[in-house]
Amino acid sequence: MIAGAQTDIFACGNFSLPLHRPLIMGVINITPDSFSDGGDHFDCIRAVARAKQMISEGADILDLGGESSRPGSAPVSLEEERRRVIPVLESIVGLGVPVSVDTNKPELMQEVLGIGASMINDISALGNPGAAEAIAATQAGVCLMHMQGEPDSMQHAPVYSDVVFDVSDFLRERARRLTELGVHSARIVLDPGFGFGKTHEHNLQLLRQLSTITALGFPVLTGLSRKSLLRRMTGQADAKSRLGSSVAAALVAVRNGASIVRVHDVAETRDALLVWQTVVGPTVI
Ligand code: HH2
Repeated sequence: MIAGAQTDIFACGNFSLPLHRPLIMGVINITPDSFSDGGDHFDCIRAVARAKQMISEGADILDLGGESSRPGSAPVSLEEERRRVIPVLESIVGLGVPVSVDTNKPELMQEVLGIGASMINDISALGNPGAAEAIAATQAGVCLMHMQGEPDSMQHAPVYSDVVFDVSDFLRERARRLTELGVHSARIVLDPGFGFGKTHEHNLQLLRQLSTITALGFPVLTGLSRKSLLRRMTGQADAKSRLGSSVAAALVAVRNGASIVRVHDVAETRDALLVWQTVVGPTVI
């Protein structure tokens, strides 16, 4: 079991994923405008092919997104998000790997869970009316992520009194609300939301002090892959040139207690984690 998480499995839908090693969540954005893979998998055939490739590379969970949440992005309508996500979901839901849908729309949550999605990944931590109830009515897993503000303006001037305390307080409260609705704690993962209403210094503080989030007793998911905080550290302006730094960031996150890493590059992350586990072991000391 990863240190911090007080559960040794992550339960999502019909799946029960052991947490004795870090899990890899492969990201597939079915969007024209995502910050690092926008347009790469915008048609269903390419998205499905990418999903199959990620499974063969060792993805433990697939995360389908139909709306970019990069800084400055504009919201997408429910109809458009459905049109993007559902055909891909229907094609991959039987492939033996849990499928997560990255959405904050309760109507879409209900629909995808009915089709067989195993997990909802919500960057607004089930903040929209009806979202928490949509999860509670199922056996789905859920990722509650912290975000300050909204994607169109969140990076303008984020302010915290103490970013680590504020984020962990928020996540604790959202998780408490969900467990009060009857959702078992083994179905909940928490995510500090790197890059979502955070300065570079805020991101660094959260990564360095991830143990404060893991201490809440839920598995922690981190999404650092290809993000612009890596540009700040390496100077790599092109998001797809951030492979090395993304893999390094995933290792740092795991070292600091992350149970699930959300990544665009599954094969490389898997190899790095295997080396890590072979030499260092699966748990964080
Ligand atoms: N980051 C993004 C989207 N969803 N979900 C969680 N739980 N954590 C994250 O860090 C996270 C997320 C942004 O990355 P990406 O999906 O690649 O880009 P875009 O939002 O532009 O589609």
